[in-house]
Amino acid sequence: MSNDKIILHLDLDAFFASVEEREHPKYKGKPVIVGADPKNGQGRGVVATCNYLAREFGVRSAMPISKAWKLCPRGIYVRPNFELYAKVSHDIMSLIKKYPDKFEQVSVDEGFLDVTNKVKDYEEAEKLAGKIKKEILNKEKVTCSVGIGPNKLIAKLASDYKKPYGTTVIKPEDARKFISKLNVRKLPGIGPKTEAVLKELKIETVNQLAKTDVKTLVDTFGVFGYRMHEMSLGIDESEVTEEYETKSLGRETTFEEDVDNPEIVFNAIGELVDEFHEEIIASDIQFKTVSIKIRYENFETHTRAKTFEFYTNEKQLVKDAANQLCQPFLNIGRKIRLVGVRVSGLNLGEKQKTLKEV
Ligand code: TTP
Ligand code: MG
Repeated sequence: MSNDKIILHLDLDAFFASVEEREHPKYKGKPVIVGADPKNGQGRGVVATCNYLAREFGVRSAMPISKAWKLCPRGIYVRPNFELYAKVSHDIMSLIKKYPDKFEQVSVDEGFLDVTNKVKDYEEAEKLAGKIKKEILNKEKVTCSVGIGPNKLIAKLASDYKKPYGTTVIKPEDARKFISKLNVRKLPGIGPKTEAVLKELKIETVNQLAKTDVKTLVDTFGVFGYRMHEMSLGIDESEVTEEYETKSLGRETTFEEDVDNPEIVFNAIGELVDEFHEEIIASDIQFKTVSIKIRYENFETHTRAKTFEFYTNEKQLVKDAANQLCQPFLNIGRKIRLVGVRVSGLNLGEKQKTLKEV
């Protein structure tokens, strides 16, 4: 691979649950599940995350909380404290930023560090990773895992390889072998739907994907077929970009009972926006896109988005856009289980940017 970058990807372990354990030492050694109220098994929301002990019981992110309760009735169930996680995330990201030439935060608990000019070789990169991991643990009392590789794709897959508190180093000459053993589902952009289509083509491993004719992939998936094939060979030319620290910010809620009254949906949207808007202002974030998510009682889920031609941080604009996007899903005789609102296309720290300038 003609690539001499050295990229680190860092991802906090069981992030929300780790923060809860840190705040409540009595949770140590117990399965901790952060998410909706389980209500003795009758709860209707989902699991945000859980610690590694709870994972031994089969509990996972996004699983219905009622299922988690069945799998792990003796776990400690905690409601999320988003403000606290946002603060811990911000503190950790600020701490990491000083190490690389370029730093890109990609979600609340992960980021890429381009350390090409900071270290001599992969051995030094591994030492640096160890130093950063220890510093985060000492100062913030949470652990993370790090992947090191010649590009962002390999680094990200590597950080996920050994968790928790793992470090995985993939040198350029080993990248192809490393990636070819993985399941296609591990590749960014390949979700359950794409996975199912690939399975019909008898493609389950990255190695099988790499051996597939590009034309077949493009005929099936359009331009993403090319990208899939590139990824299967471990190729990723994308740069670590400092432009966006957070890709999106949002909230969703599951109703106590399925609803068909539009007023209840609009009120819920208003409350969700009020909640995360505080975080938007506190973090000095502006955005361009508002999206909504609607899940019907049979779990059929739809998303819709609207992109403005300007950056904004106006609360009312989000509410109006979200209400408008929801309209087609309301008053059609179907009951709604969940509603979510999200903003993306974020632009940070540019409070002065106004409608006219963009
Ligand atoms: P992840 O990094 O995907 O998960 P994690 O940090 O809990 O566990 P690990 O990385 O060790 O596998 O997500 C970071 C946080 O984002 C997570 O702590 C909670 C939140 N989250 C949700 O709220 N819902 C979800 O479905 C997922 C995947 C994450
Ligand atoms: Mg994580």
